[in-house]
Amino acid sequence: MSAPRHPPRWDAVAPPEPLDETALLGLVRADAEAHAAALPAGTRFRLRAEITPVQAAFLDRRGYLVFDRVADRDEVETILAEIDRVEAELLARGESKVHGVPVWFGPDPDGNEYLYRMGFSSVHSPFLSNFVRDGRFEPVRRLIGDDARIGEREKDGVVFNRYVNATGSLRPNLAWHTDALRDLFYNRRMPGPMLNVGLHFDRIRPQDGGLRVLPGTHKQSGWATLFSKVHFVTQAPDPAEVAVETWPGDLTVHDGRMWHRVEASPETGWASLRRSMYVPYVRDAVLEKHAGSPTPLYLRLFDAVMRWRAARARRRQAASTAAKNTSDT
Ligand SMILES: O=C(O)CCC(=O)C(=O)O
Ligand SMILES: [Fe+2]
Repeated sequence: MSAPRHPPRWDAVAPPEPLDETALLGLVRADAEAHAAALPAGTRFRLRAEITPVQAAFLDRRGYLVFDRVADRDEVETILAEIDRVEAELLARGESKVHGVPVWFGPDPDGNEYLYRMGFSSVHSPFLSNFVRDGRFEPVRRLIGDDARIGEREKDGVVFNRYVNATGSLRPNLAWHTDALRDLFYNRRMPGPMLNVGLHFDRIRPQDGGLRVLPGTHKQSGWATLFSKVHFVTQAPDPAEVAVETWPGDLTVHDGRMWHRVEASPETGWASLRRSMYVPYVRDAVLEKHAGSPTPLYLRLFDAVMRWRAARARRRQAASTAAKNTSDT
């Protein structure tokens, strides 16, 4: 096993035990709904061979689920090390796209080029490709649909995200959005139910920033999905938002029609690092991408913004280094 450059903080306190569902497995729908309604927002579940009635009811009502440490410590560290390796290879080859999806690079807290978002991550990593197709995720796939498949080469593939808060950071946070907008671009129609499956690599307490969701908004009207906040612009916390607390290896499922965002860490530098990875489960007609695929329209818009931000970030980083050097001499 190779070690990642920035391992998660393993010394943090262990998570609370996930909900014990032994006595709840036989609940009929109405009872499961009543039980789920009474559970706290921060309930952690255990991923079993089947999604349980209470898990299904919780997801239906609130729009998200958190599964306790579905990836173990070795897997978490190996995936992080694989991303470090792929990042180094892309930088060495001067590649800024994978299968048409731009890889967003910007300065890291030390001023080096750093990968902030990459699509199709598993295409360059056999370990990651095997991992996302592991049998333990089968209940999650069936939750999405018996006909669902893992789209390693479809849409944006397996997306890896890094967020860091530092002078010149490309991305300390992510503003409010629904993932429905992306599907609107891909499918040219309003998306129906869609679930996004995320793996989390860092210990993130509510006070560390991290994922914020607006429970219940997956059931809003199509109009509200598109317009109740300004996609990727509105940043302000919402009084009804829930902070999704994670331990390394946790798996989350959220309904893509729900409003969500990533809050920046109040820390700066490497202490603020947060990493997540989203696995695409696809039910639409197969539409595989390959080296040389064109960049989708929605990403061309984003990419222009991100390139502008990266240039600004590099200028800020250079100015801060120059100021530091002057004060050191
Ligand atoms: O980093 C996360 O957990 C959320 C990322 C996200 O919402 C997205 O990329 O659409
Ligand atoms: Fe999202």
